[in-house]
Amino acid sequence: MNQKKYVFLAYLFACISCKTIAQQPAPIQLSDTKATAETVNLFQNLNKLKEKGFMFGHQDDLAYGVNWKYEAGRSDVKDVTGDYPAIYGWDLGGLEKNQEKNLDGVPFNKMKQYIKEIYDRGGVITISWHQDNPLTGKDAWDTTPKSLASVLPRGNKHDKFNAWLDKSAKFFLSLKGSDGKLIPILYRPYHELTGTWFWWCQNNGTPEEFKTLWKYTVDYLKKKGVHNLIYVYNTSDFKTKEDFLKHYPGNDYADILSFDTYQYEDPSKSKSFEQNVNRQFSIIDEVAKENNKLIAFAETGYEQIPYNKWWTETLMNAIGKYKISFVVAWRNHGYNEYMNPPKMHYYVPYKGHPNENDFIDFYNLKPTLFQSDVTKENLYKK
Ligand code: BMA
Repeated sequence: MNQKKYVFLAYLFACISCKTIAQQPAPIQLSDTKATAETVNLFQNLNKLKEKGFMFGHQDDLAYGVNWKYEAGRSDVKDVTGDYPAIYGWDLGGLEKNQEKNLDGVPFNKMKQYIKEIYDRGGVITISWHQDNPLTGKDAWDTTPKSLASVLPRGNKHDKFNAWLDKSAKFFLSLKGSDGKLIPILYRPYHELTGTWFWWCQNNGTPEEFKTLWKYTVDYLKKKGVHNLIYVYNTSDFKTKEDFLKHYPGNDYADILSFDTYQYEDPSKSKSFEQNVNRQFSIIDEVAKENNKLIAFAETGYEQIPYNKWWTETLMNAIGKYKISFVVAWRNHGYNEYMNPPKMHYYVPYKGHPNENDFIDFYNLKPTLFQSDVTKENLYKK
């Protein structure tokens, strides 16, 4: 081979290997070193999946929609697109009181059944917990001072709180697929912690107290033998990297970094949602890269979606170039008489909604992943 040819071939080889390396996601490791095989597989597969796109999710998707409740197999997302979401959100609020139904009326036995169905078909499950205020017995939105401190070791509600954690451990350990394996859950406790509206929020305790609460919870669940959780650290809107990390419990206690932001202004008049979300992604993406974590948009939506390009334009621009794992739109309650003032409360178009076509276009975009896409990925297998 003459020298010119050799140099050319060496160059070609370098280019190919560079490209291969560039396409390989950085290695990641779950914080729970004893996580079940399916949980580890899911996390590793999510790390690869983000190169293809992001999973679309919906809260309470299988339980009810705008005009229906508890109809087997039904989903507003499926009514409109023909496919289920890839990720499904559920909430444990009410479990602490041994309620049969959660705070939004979803019976826990049905929730378990849905979770099994989802796992069996290769979908992904995320869980939050709007748990009551343990100090006052009022709801999660009661921010009586010192509530957070009351549940920590030596706090006067510590024992009561441990009993609540026991209930969550029991719930997680009761989730099994048809294959008999424990179902991995993306668990998002103490969500929107940088807000001011829940008893665990930043205005109701010091960053150290919050970190203690988080670490205590994780260690406690592990002690109870719970190893099917991927921990999702979740803030509401935040300003800077320092703000985002102020309550961060550390790399050994979190796997996915996320925030919640909703659209309130008319997107035809203001781009502030897009810009704000994109700016926050730039920050958590940097933190995730530095710490080998994944990123996600854990809750969002534009109530009633009164804009015909919200999905394909506003949300897609908001996510921009960032390789996120998932986005979850909030629940489709329908008419909510308990809200003040009462109103239609839903975040995903239902069949016949004036802006359903934009959601179908969003479904058809390459990076948006729904159930049929993730089923093919076998996310729980190595
Ligand atoms: C809020 C509303 C409430 C609901 C709560 C917890 O955003 O949807 O109606 O009770 O979330 O799911």
